[in-house]
Amino acid sequence: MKIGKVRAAFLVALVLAGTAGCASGGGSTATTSAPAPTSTASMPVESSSAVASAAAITVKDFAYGDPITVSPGATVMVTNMDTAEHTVTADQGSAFDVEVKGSGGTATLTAPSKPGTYAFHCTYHPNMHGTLTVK
Ligand SMILES: [Cu+2]
Repeated sequence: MKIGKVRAAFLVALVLAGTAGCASGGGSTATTSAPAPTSTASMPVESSSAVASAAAITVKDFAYGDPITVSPGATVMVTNMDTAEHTVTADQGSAFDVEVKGSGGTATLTAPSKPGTYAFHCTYHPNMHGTLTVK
């Protein structure tokens, strides 16, 4: 029959096409995607001077709390829980002097690099006294 012949031819064509497709698709396609260069993320570099252990002064009820001892050059976090503003000011010289806003305000002071005992006070409230020991 005429129709049968056409069908057969069509099927053969399909098979041939399929084979051709397989042959061409099996080739080894070398993926030459180079790996992305690992970016050397520059880390924030701390100052090379000895990063001393963290210390903190919490000002509350117009008092500095217990005397604290820190390493030379240490960063001291000062937190002010009073509503009034305070300062942490070295009695002698200008070893340190920071202002700390009230109601949870914070400031950081850098401890002197020279070991010793540093008395400090509040500029606004001269009756406030504290002691910072560096060793
Ligand atoms: Cu004060």
